[in-house]
Amino acid sequence: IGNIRKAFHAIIMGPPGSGKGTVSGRIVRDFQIQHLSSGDLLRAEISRKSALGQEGKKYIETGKLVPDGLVIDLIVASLTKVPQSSPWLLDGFPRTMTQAKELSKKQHIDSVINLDVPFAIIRERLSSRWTHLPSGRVYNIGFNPPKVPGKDDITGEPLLQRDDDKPETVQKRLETYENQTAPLLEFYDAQGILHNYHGTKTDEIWPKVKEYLMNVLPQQCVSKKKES
Ligand code: G5P
Ligand code: MG
Repeated sequence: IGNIRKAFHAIIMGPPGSGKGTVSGRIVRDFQIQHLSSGDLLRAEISRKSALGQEGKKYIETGKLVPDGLVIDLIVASLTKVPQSSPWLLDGFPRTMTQAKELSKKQHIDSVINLDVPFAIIRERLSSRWTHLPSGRVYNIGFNPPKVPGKDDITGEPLLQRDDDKPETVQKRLETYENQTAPLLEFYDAQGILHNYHGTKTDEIWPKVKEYLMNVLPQQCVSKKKES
């Protein structure tokens, strides 16, 4: 009691469309933790038309990974803006062994939350996803539709379909995941920090993730907001 603890550092992993963004949204609603999504950061660079955005766009549109150097710089720069005492949750990073090893050199990692959702379910979901690009908020016709069709619940701004949610690009992203990202699960399992959540519905996975975080996050990170 009273001594200084290292802030909790977590990673949320899973194939494209497994619900990383959706689960992260619920985590930040219920816990005080900084959420950093590499995909959201890259899409923000694209809409700003920065040099990094222009470069990254070519890879994202074809379902390939953006080169390690670019992504590592982007994430490292964003992490330095997070206060040292604040817990954080990385979403979509790391995605290659190079990224994972680079991250481990600079930061301690306490936990990896892996969303293990079958590919068939994912293909269906991504074709009906709508995104508010500036915030990264995601909707799905059927699962969590916006209150007003085509509009973001918070800002009322228009929702767009992501360029990389076309069926052929989704297939390519799943292959990229299998070849380059799935091997990271073994890397983290060997460190004893991997937590797997298997399921086909976020509403079934979420209560288990929440219960786990209630146990591991310091009490002061639990937001005293409404239940759900
Ligand atoms: P991203 O942005 O990291 P992905 O491909 O890893 O993209 P994505 O597509 O953002 O992951 P997600 O966050 O796992 O998926 O899933 P989500 O958005 O929450 O949910 C998907 C849809 O399903 C939504 O419509 C949601 O409402 C719905 N849904 C959720 N739960 C349920 C449910 O229970 N039922 C139903 N019916 N629907 C549900 O990366 C994009 C690109 O950026 C580059 C790469 O090119 C990548 O392809 N990139 C990197 N490149 C190199 N290194 C990195 N570290 C990179 N990070 C990003
Ligand atoms: Mg996402």
